Amino acid sequence: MNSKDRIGIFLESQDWKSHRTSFDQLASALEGKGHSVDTVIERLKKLNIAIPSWALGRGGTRFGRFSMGGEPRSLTEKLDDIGVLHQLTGIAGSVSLHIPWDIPSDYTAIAEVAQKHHLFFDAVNSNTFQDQENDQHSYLFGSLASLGESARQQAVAHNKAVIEIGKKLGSKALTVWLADGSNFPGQSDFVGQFSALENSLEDIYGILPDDWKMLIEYKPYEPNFYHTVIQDWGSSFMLAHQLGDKAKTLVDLGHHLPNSNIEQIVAILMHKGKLGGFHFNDSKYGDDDLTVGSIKPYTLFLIFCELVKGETRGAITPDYMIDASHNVKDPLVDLLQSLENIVIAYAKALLVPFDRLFELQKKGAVEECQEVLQDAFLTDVRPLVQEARRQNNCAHNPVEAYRQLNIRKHLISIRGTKTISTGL
Ligand code: PSV
Ligand code: MN
Repeated sequence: MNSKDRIGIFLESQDWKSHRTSFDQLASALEGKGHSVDTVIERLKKLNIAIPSWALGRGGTRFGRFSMGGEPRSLTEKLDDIGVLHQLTGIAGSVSLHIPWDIPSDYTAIAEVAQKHHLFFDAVNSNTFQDQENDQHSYLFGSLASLGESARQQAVAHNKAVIEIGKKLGSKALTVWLADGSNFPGQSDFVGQFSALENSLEDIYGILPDDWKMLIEYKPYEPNFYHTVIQDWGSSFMLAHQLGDKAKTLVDLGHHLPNSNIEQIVAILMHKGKLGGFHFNDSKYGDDDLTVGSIKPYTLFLIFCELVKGETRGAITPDYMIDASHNVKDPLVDLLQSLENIVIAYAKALLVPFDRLFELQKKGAVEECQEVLQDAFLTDVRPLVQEARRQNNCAHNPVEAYRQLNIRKHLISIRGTKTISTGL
């Protein structure tokens, strides 16, 4: 029997009795405070977080990679793994392909696999941060922002090819993340590289379909340590603003210098209609790519407060993706934990009475303002999240279900312990 059917039988046999009791208790307390529990649950049911195609295996650092048995050996198997996550949680309904790592060899077959798992193809990512086997020109000194015209043209052509691949799969966004920059003062020219990038993006934007978005990701450092061409949200916003409506900024939680006020960045970008994408992870020091919500859950909650407020004010919802690496954990468990922390932060943000908060802000009631936020943050929302999963025919507790079903053992039995490199 395949994993999908095994999981299906398990899900149908779940006993939701004890859940009912805790859900009813929480629901009546929340209704008493004026919340519409049904509305909250409907919004939780609709949440969608893309999974990047490289995230199903163990990542690694420059010091090494420790692979894990049962890792996917092909794009089909990667989709199968995302299918497991989606079947258990109901909120991992899409895949974000990184190209050229994951180019489908047979588009019809891959579309069928995606359909079987109820997955769609999210933003396609154009990787130009490393040289590719058949490339003529090196990206050693940059790609879309290279001062070398031939490398720059090659990167432009690659991005256009990525759009064509995405079109065949039904994707609606191109994510551009650039490693371009320099390692030493004097190595390159800030303006020269930025202008080269402007030309490249204009060229690519020119062929972007009308119903697509171009998501421009920023990062202050790494792999370059002196300067990065798109270093911050301001640079990204400038580029997106110049290009036009289809171009938006992508915020990655790990791409900020310590203590940056990310929730403020989110709020202002949404206000300006320019927040197009969001990459979730967590960090202690830099771009650590740790499990979402494992270090700074309050920040995650505050970010969701701005996302919820932005949505209420009519801003478009950004495309969400998990961008975390799993160096020592079972990648599927790590992703389930990230998904859980995301949906919990979202549920808490949905419980903030923003109208009341605005009234208190206008009165200068500082203490109460903080209490309103903390009251929502301290609410144990797990019964709400579980109720959303019950209504979506998913798992009461996805991590527990994964363990009870022995999914890793099953994957090892069919795929073996030999793994392929994820390219990270
Ligand atoms: C770069 O650090 C990044 O955040 C980009 O989104 C890449 O696509 C991803 O991580 C994987 O390298
Ligand atoms: Mn990212």
